[in-house]
Amino acid sequence: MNDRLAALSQSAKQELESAVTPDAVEALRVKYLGKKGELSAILGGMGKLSPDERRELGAKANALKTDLETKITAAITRVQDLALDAELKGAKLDVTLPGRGRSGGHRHPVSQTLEDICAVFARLGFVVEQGPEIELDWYNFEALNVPADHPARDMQDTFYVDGGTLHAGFARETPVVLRTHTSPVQIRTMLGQKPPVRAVMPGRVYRKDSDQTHTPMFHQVEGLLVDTKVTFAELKGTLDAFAKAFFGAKSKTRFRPSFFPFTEPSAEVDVSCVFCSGNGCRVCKQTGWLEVLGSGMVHPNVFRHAGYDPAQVTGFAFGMGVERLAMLRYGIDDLRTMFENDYRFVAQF
Ligand code: 2NL
Repeated sequence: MNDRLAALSQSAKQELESAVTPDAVEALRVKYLGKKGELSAILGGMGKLSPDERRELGAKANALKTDLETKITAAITRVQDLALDAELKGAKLDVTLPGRGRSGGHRHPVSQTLEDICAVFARLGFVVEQGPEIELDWYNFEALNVPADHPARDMQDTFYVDGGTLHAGFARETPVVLRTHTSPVQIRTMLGQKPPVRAVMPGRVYRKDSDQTHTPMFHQVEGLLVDTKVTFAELKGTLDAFAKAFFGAKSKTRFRPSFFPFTEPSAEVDVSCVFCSGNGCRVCKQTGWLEVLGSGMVHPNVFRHAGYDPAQVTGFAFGMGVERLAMLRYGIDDLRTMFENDYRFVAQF
């Protein structure tokens, strides 16, 4: 029995040393220490021995078992290291290759356009003012000289949040609406500070229409300049400078008479077509011109509502739709793509 244990120890040691794969080590573990392994076979034959011999041999067998377990663990580590060495030697790994690029996020063309519009006016000395999207009817319509029976005030055109409630500072009840333009911010700005004012008001506005060319929410940038003796010439100069900065230095502008309740006189501003340079194309419908903004001299009634004396100050105001300008600038022909938020679309601009 002793000899068999010694022989087993000897051969297990040799075989473990020459094993080079994890599978070979596992096979040896089964061969020597497994339930039907060689050590079990030896221990199975101990029944014929005397109690003393059994005790002695049992102790030796246990010591051998512990010894083999240690050697097997060591062998596993050794063959794993061998495998790793082989892998490192074999694999053609070029650690100098540049990493796989990850594309970053992207600003939406509407956000880019809105920021760029504001940046042009910032260079002309305009500050940015913001205000609430949920607005009192008074700021959105009344203060802007929009008559009570004006179609824009119709339930069909404006989102009414509530039909009319008393609000602090108001003698009569005034309805709550989603603002239909950012003009109420201009009223709030004038009520909050003395002239002069030179500010742009960017933001979301809401109107109850939805078709190929209209969405119920869109973005606007409006502007307001108030001081003593501001003239229509300054309106023209400012908006022409904006058009040249935004659409390109070669752009021309033209001013057509128009009507808004909050300005008098009012003018629609066209810019020479950015696609055909004014020669006539599909986009400008062969006119050579694109309509880009509305403008005018602030109506005296608006000044009165905003706490300014129309005998002391004059001013001009303007408004433009950001989605429309983004589409003109990037040559996008379908408004709906602006609102789908498909990253493949957004990442093109
Ligand atoms: C357009 C036209 C415009 C204004 C907005 C304005 C605001 C005050 C007083 C006077 Cl507080 N006017 N805003 C004036 C003319 C045109 O927008 O087509 N927007 C997309």
